[in-house]
Amino acid sequence: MSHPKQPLVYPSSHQVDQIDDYHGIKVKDPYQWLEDPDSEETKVWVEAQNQVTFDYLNEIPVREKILQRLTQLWDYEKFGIPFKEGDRYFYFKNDGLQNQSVLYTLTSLDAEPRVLLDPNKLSEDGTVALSGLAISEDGKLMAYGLSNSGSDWQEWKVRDVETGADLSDNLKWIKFSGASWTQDTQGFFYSRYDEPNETTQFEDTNYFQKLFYHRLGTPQSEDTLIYHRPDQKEWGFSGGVSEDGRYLIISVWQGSDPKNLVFYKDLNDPAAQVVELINEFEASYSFIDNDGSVFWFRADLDAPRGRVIAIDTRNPNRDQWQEIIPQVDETLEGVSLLNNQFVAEYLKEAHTQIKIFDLTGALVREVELPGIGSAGGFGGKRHDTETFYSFTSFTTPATIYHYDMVSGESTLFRQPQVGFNPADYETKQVFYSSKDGTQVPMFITYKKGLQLEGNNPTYLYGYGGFNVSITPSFSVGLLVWMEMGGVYAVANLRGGGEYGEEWHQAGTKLNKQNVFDDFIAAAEWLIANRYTSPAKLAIGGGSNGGLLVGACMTQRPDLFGAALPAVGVMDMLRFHKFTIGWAWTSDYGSPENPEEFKALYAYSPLHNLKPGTSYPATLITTADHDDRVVPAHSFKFAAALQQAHAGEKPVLIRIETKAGHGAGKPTTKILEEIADRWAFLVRSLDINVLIASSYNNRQGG
Ligand code: X98
Repeated sequence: MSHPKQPLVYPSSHQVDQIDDYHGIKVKDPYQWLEDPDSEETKVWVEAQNQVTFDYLNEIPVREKILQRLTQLWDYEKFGIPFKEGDRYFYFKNDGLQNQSVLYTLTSLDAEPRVLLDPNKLSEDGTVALSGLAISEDGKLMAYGLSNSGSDWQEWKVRDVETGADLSDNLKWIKFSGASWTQDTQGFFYSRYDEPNETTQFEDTNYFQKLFYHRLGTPQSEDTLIYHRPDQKEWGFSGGVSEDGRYLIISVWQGSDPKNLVFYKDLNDPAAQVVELINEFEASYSFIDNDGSVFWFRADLDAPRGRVIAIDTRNPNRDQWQEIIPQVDETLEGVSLLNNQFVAEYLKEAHTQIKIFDLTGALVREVELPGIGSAGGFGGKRHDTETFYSFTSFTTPATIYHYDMVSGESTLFRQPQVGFNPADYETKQVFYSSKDGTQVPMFITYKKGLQLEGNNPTYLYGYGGFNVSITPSFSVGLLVWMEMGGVYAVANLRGGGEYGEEWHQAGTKLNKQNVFDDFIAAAEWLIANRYTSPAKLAIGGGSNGGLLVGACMTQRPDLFGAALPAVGVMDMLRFHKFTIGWAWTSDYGSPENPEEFKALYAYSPLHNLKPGTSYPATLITTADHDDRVVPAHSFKFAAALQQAHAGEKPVLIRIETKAGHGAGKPTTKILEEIADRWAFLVRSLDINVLIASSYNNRQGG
């Protein structure tokens, strides 16, 4: 090894005698004091940990070179998918290194774009982000939500699209909500919580969401309460106005469970009550559109991979429902209605397939995509004949296409220019056997000419939960990893949505261990097939994926050289006590249920560290304003890991400031964080630093 070894001295984390009783089992929680982010002792601890971590990272010589190369490659124009309201187009664009993307508007596709909202002007350091947007149907007004320092809390305002001036409206304490305008542009529906305690707003639980209507020009205190359920603290409401303006469709959510209820209200009748169309949490129903009283849904009742059904609200009995597009082998992820046709987005072996059907469900055509990757977009109105979509893959930066619904022709609209040659890389998809024999797909991407001699630095990523599908996408960070000779592998673990609700369920509650088994089997496959070896293998994941990394490194410390758990759920006995954590019992089960407690306790990363074990080099990352997964999870895990760890490898925690779970993070912070991760891996996997130094001699790729 080329670097000098200095023994790391970790800050002390004192232990308290906290013992909790779960169904007769006594569980110690010696670092519970770290759950209070505002206490002086936590603040001192955070500062001391960051000191050790940044001292360590800043001394890695290649870190600066990695940051330079990342910055150089990141600096390209990034376009969002254009959309239309009234007779205007809107799109986001980032020049390259802007902290936040800028919203533009234009009157025709070849007209001069005008800046409508530049979030970079809202703060010096880019920590104010645009986190929600709803434009009125006439294209004249824009309701928009802002978030500070990465928090889920939003403040909504209204801007006049023509003049660019803000109106007087200002709405607070909004979370987990969009906005939906009434057709008269007089106001919009949105959901909010009661005003929280000022100091504990980033930790307190979020219950009793309420659905309101805000009328323009009036104070929030006068907003009309449309729906709430004082008897159902867990219910959340998402209100959307149908395209014909006639109905308010209310989706009722109970936590993160994909199952929902559907209520509606006739907006033409001021005296109309809310009607309960679907009143059992039995399946997932997403409203697509309606033809008068006939409502179309993407639903998974009796079809775990999804199908399209029609319900006539005049005759809503289940035996009268009609199947329009039946379930097939592929998973139906989403449906939109354009040109009077359904645009159906499917996942086939974790990559996108798009099919177009007429209103009777007859196939019109399949949209030919540029390759194996992820496509999304296809937004618009029922009678639009044009739309836009984006396509990305591991080697294709998000490219925007214009799509003609009549001719079926895709035309390139915006092609990003990134300083690398995609032909230098290749991706393959393999299927491997997990512990119980389940076949799990995995994408592997690397520089062509890779030698399979069992010693390539390899970064294995996974998520495995909440019905979330991990599909191919381009990332400059990963490109830099692969430029350094790294292999990038993504496993499509159970718990995700790749193969529909059954695949999701197979990785939840008492079956959650399947997810970890799938990830461990991915690592074993990469080793057995001579891509890498344990000493050269790093695992990473964020949020539920941070839990994945935490669980796998505690179960198989021998299998990995390094672990990067980001913003993870690490304490599976107390996750439900903070912010929206209770909502995840749909995937995790609850520690209050004896059987589920047993399963949780068996894998909870915080509770499965064994003193005297040599753990992989670990860089835990979190942020001070993460109110999705509170940083206490990472704090407690770091304290316990440093205590239990017997090896020489570093086990560090990096706590970002003025940042949250990830959404809206400014580019400068993203680049610094990736540079730290890769530098940490270069050092801990002992990657040949010369590879990274060769950037000096490159001309942009
Ligand atoms: C969430 O917790 C999603 C949070 N969330 C939302 C929105 N609505 C929600 C309703 C109920 C519960 C959670 C909700 O973001 C929402 C609605 C409209 C507009 C915008 C947002 N997720 C899980 C998560 O973050 C997994 C993916 C989404 N986790 C963190 C799970 C464990 C770790």
